[in-house]
Amino acid sequence: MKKDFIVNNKINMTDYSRALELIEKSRYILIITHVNPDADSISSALALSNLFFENKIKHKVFNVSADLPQNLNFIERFDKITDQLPKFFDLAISVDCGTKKRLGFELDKNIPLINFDHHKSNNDYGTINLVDPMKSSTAEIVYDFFRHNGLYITKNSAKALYVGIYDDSLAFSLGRCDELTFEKVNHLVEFGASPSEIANKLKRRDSLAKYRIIPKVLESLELYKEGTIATIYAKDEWFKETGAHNRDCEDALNMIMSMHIVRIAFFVRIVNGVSRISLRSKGKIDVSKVASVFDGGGHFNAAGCTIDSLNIENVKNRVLKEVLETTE
Ligand SMILES: [Mn+2]
Repeated sequence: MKKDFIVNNKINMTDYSRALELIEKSRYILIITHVNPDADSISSALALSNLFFENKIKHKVFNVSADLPQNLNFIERFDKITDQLPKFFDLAISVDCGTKKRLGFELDKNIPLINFDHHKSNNDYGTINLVDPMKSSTAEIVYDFFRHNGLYITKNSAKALYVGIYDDSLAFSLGRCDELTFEKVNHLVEFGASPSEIANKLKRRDSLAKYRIIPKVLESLELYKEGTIATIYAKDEWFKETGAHNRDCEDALNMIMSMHIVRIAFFVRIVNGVSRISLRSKGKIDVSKVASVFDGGGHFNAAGCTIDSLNIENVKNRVLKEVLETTE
């Protein structure tokens, strides 16, 4: 039986219109990307930024740090992202921030907030919450916002939204990609996004340092429980030795997860003076629960947290203990 086209099943349709009304009556908008931003957060922000720019709506895209993933520099208005908060703004829009803490600063409670997100850990902290954990990416929800309100998607916004969906779904390989995801992608290509250009820009501009550090990280691999649990780490000095950025070893975790026997894996690295832990799982293992033990969050199969310690061995053992309990 053919079913009707469903734009969304969790988000209330009127919330998309209410969000647009708020945007239209605001004088200055702050779009907030999350701490340690990824492609989904930056792309969702830039899709909105291009829409606002084309419609002469005053705004800024903010990230708490100036350290942005430079492989996204081909998206229009990437160079306009700032780490300086404007003196005045009367509306905030957060994109892909799974908890309010991910905004990276204390937002004035009197400022209305539109919360675009797809993290399981999101507790609807906004004034208007466009949150659906079943979506592959926040970019998909931003797409629905455009379409529901009949807003024209220009080539620049189409490119940005495609990048968000492509990257956050690990090139359409995650379970949350459904027929609606592909319908969106189809429209985005129609509106001018080029899949080959985007894949080339995202995937084929690696640094040499990346290929110097990844073998070291893979060398740290340890397996537990008949190889179903895998751990890796990156020592601080390896970054200095190779000149690699912490983002350069991100792929190591996906590589470990590609092993047939591995069901759950985590990666410990020192970033900005704390241990950052990235967790991944396959199937029915919920790693966001493990992350939440350490005040982190994320998705069912991909989550993260930080632990205030520089002792990698100790951090690894603390996380491993929780992982072993989850998989019992
Ligand atoms: Mn995301």
